[in-house]
Amino acid sequence: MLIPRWFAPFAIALAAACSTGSDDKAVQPAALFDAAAAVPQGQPIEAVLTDAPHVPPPIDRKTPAKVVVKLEVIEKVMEISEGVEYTFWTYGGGVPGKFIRVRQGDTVEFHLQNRADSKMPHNIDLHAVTGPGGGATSSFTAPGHESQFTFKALNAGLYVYHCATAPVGMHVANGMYGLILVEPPEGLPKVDREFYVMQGDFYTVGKYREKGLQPFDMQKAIEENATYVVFNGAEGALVGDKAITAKKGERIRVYMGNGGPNLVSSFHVIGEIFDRVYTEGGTRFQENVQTTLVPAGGSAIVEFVAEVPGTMILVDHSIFRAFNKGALGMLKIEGDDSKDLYSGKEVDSVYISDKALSSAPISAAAAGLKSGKLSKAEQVEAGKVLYAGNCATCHQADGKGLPGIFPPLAGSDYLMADKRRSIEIALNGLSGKVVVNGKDYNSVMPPMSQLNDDEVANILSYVRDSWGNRGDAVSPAEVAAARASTPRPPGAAE
Ligand code: HEC
Ligand SMILES: [Cu+2]
Repeated sequence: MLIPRWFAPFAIALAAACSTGSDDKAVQPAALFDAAAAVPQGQPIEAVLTDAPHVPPPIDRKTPAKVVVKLEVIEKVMEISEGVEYTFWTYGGGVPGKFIRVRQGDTVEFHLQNRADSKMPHNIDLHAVTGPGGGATSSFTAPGHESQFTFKALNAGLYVYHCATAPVGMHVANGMYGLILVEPPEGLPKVDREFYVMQGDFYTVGKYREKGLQPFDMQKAIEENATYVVFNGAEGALVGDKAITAKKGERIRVYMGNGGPNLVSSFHVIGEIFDRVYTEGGTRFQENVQTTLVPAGGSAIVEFVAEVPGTMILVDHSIFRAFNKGALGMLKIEGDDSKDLYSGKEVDSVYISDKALSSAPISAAAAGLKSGKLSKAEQVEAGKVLYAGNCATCHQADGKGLPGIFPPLAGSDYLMADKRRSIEIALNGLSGKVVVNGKDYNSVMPPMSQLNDDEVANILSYVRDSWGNRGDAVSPAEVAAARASTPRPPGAAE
């Protein structure tokens, strides 16, 4: 066949479209479908709504329908981190809000309920709505009331919804956002697993991991100085037992949203490459992407195949957020080794340190602290987990250090000689010559003052009770006293 030179790219594109079949439908222009003219067929359908990380089943309807969505606003206290509580304002009882899934051309009858025990009025702005305020102008709902409006889903895509009641920033900062997927008429390509992940930034009066019920901090929010940046409403929401899971060989799709209110996400999965990213939740996909930007009030759909088993780590690659503000989740892929693809062993602790271990002891110690009955045993157990995450890279898991480089804590005469000094070392670091068990060290330990008083107390209680050391517990009050009476070195966390 003779093909004119100018026609060649089109011929290739056509051939590709034919050979890959239905899998590539989503790249075809949806322009031929007139969503505005779509007329609902059959009886109204009540939408299936799901909590993250679950996604409602794909829509297999071939015709437009009237879809009824009932969403209830619930204000409730939940944990944002181990032992840290926060009053969230939610769409449906969780953060992010319920996942809504409709088909392009559907007529959506939206009911917003606000529970009678709510303290605030709320509304909803769905970015999937074409119309003033995205629904916000029609959905102002006082506590104990319900409002209703109807819209037609004109554009396919993955859209954020959020509260738009003044002060808007505060409502969003308290967790009032979620995702609505408008599927193209032909649906999205089939995959084996779909997940719902949404990032958000939170602002509390207490610092990161400071225990107890933490109020919202308006000033920090205005300054965009987030205390927490998390996936699915809490640090650890996708960690350990709560990790999302898949089997080797499966194709995975993540509907990734960012509620903000302030921060843009650099979404990345450590150990995976996104085969496809529908950037900004739109119709077209980019291929072979390492990290994708998800704007505040925006989304992305990422797809990849789980070729190699192990734990893949979801992060915001603005990396302090992952390790010091909570933006870290896990995808556990089960299956036989794929030595031809990756020879290495899995060492969880390299990236996820204390998060590789169960956080139950930290919860137990937090509960003990709250009730005023914190026991030494609870402190030691929690300290063990925290030690693994904060001290073990240098002093080693067995506390023996590394000869000539990191002094031992196991059987350390220097450590055990002076309790107060050991607290100050943990907070403020140490440099210059020290002699530990008769051996000289002359190096630098960085200050660890980013840890809270109770964390330092738990770590030192563990260290002073392990590997042959015998000492009493260190209380959070003792750490607080040391913190108050010593200056932080330049550059140390407050
Ligand atoms: C980045 C590596 C590093 C980390 C992390 C680290 N240390 Fe150290 N630590 C050192 C070094 C190096 C020294 C010796 C400093 C010197 O030579 O002046 C030291 C000294 C010490 C000492 C006094 C010497 C001894 O062996 O008794 C104590 C106590 C101590 N560290 C406790 C901790 C605790 C508790 C943590 C975790 C909260 C921790 N360190 C985290 C590197 C580290
Ligand atoms: Cu609200």
